[in-house]
Amino acid sequence: MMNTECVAMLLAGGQGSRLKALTANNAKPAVLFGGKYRIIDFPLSNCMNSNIDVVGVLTQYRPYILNNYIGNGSAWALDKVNGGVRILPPYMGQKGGRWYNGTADAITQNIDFIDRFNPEYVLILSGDHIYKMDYAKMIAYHKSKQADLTIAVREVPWEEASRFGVVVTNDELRIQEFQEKPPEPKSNKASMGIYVFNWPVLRKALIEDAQDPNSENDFGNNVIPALHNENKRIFAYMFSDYWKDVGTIDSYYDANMDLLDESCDFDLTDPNFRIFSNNNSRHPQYIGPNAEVSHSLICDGCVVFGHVEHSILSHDITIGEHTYIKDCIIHTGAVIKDGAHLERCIVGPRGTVSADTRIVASENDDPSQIQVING
Ligand code: ADQ
Ligand code: ADP
Repeated sequence: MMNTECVAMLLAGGQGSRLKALTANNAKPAVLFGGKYRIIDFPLSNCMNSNIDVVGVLTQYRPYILNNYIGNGSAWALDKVNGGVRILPPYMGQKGGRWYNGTADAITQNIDFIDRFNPEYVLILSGDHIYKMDYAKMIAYHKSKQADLTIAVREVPWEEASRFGVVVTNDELRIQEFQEKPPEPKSNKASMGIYVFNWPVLRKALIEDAQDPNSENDFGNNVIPALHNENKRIFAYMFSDYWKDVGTIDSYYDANMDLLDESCDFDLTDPNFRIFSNNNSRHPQYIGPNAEVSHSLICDGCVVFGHVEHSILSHDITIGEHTYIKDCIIHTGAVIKDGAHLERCIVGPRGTVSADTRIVASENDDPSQIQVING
């Protein structure tokens, strides 16, 4: 039997422009991560591990790779006949298509989709976070608090708090104040952008929000403050495990490198909480006779003849002879020709680096010090 108590809606439509070349022809949730994965594998696998059977994926920009990748959802065991993963593109009206406005508008346009399942709860997720979370625990907490809305919250360094929605809570963790990206945050408890709503409460709030001409139709700026003003029961669900918002090149790079850090508590090998991915099978990686490979993740289909150290290689990559690759992330299909020397670089899908090229990020003026090489 399909579980329809809670329907998940995964916001996968952000433009992701801060990821530069990596999102030039690809939606952010479909960007490769950790060699074998795409970012969206994490929330989709979390759904699977949390016994959530219905997931609507709201797409917008450059959805082609994402649509193709999700397919029928079978990679995440989300391919049931009536539920499963559904791709929900922006509604195309008679007067032509229109983009979703804010995040709340994306859900409002799909009220009919949610109604079909008549759920008690709706879980709102982002498509650009790397983490493992059992949403079933969050939903149980939501019930135990008899909440209208529960927001997953974590403590962040004070200097980063203004990048997030921040909450002030009382002793019972009921939210007393909510500020969306405030210049002067009153707390360092940050919203993770993960929400459990009672569906009737959210439904009504969305309809009211859509009727407000001054609203940006955004959860953080509009819907949550409106519910707070109505004195709804809004609680924080504290989460302290690994979580990274990979919206920038720096955070994307760091989260990838965390996978190579043995002291990092983010474990992709736990058999009880697997992260699934949709990969075709390829030939085994081939490590040439003079290759030196250490401290790296190397996926199927790679052919390595050079020196690869502390790097992540997706599939189908060729690393030529006499190359030196250190602290790099290299995406699908890239070719690094003989004699090239790369340090702290991200090479985009199918990027080519010519023979004897030297790109050492710390030697250029890019303030982020990470060089992104286009595919
Ligand atoms: P932001 O990180 O700024 O803040 P936001 O731009 O609202 O996130 O996007 C959330 C998610 O929705 C992203 O995955 C994005 O790609 C996607 N998205 C954006 N617009 C969309 C649209 N129109 N259609 C479909 N998908 C869309 C939010 C909260 C903060 C919180 C942070 C945590 O507002 O309070 O602290 O997330 O990361
Ligand atoms: P799968 O493993 O499911 O076949 P791939 O990741 O191999 O999916 O993607 C299929 C094709 O798309 C490959 O030819 C790959 O090189 C290409 N590709 C992968 N990622 C991107 C991307 N971000 N932009 C453009 N093409 C890509």
